[in-house]
Amino acid sequence: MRRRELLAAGLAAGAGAVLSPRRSAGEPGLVVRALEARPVRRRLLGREVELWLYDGRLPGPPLVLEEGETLRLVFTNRLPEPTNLHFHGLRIPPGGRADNVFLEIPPGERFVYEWTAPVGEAGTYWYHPHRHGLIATQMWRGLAGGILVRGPHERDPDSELARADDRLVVLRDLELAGDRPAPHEPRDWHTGKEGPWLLADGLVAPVWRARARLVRLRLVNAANARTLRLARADGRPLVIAALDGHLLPAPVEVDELELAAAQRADLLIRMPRDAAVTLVARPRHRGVPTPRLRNPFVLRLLPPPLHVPDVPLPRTLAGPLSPPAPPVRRRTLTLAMFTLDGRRYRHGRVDIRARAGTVERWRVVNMGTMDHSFHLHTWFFRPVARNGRPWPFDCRLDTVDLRPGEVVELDIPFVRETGRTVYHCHVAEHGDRGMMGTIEVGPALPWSGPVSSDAICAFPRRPAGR
Ligand SMILES: [Cu+2]
Repeated sequence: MRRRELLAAGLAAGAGAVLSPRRSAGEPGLVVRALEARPVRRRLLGREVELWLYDGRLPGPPLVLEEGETLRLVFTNRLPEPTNLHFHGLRIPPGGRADNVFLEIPPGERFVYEWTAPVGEAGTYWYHPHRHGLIATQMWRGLAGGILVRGPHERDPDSELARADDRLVVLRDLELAGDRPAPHEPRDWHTGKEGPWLLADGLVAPVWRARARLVRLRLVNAANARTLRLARADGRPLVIAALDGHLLPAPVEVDELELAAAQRADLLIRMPRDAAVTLVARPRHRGVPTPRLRNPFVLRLLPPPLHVPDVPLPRTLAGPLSPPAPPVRRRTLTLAMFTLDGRRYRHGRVDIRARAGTVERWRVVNMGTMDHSFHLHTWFFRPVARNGRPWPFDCRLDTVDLRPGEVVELDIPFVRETGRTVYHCHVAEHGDRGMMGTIEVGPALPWSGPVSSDAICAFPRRPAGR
């Protein structure tokens, strides 16, 4: 509970008060922060366990930034094996000291990450290790945390979102064996590792008091493999404000929400005056046997005190999105057990070459017998269709989930960033076993015309009509 209050206080007062980054006086807009990955013994699920954690916290401390701020993250690896960091979903450089997943930080060493939160892309993101071959076991032992980038919607006093109780909640499942997370069995590499307990910010079925009549729940599914099928216990619809960090044009109502591993959703919950709102997770089969959750519920929100004023649901959020330019190139990518396009990941081999300033349409096909997901680093995509049917609403995603036999079509504007990074299945075990490829995006060609982001894909920054 204390962590939640700290986070809320941090959001209200500006992150600095609580997250204690040192804002350098000489460099406005620079946030300096230390982060350490290390083994930690602590109580969890009623016993003393050894976890691997960032700064000793489960989940890791939230990294909170304003759009345009630069984070200098002094990262120390106190684990007994190499690791690194991936900043999932952020359109920041894929190399150098930014979102460089090819780095390897040996035990005992320090690395200084530095990147700038892109202007116009405020939202809910997360960080986790991405050293190929060790991602699944390091995440399973506890390494993951949320990233919250604040933008004009959170600052504008007229915006409903600015008046909401803004909560970043990292979800993951877990199974313990003795005094540690249950070790991977051979079959876990096939199915993806799941456990019977669902933790919300490290707690089983927490109960929190809402601080406003409108609650924005920024949910991050940081599970290795589990797909969460979320709904309200009272049968009322869920209102989605954002997916994978990006605000939707307007809120969308759904009866239930499937959140695959690595996906995020911002929910808006208008609290009743006198009743709690309970979020539950229903069983969801991924084509393999999956342990049932023992949680009575995911989390529960109690109504705020009666004097707290009402806040309506916003009618619009991002406003209409401009359609991306027509794709200049089409590709088909197949997912099957431990392969992407029929081959396993090999370090240093470039599998796809693309050009900055172009839009590509990727057709991703799940040829396997269980669910797989598709995640592209650095560049997010606009989903076009699933199994030939148009996507029901406009959005920007970085991870899609595919059931066996499913086909999704995605338009990817290769905007702004160039360089080399990866795309992969986000069942962490599958990525580690080779369901990953390398993409290199080269600089725009001189004759390709204007290559500003607006020319190929406009991202409105203000809600329509404000
Ligand atoms: Cu997979």
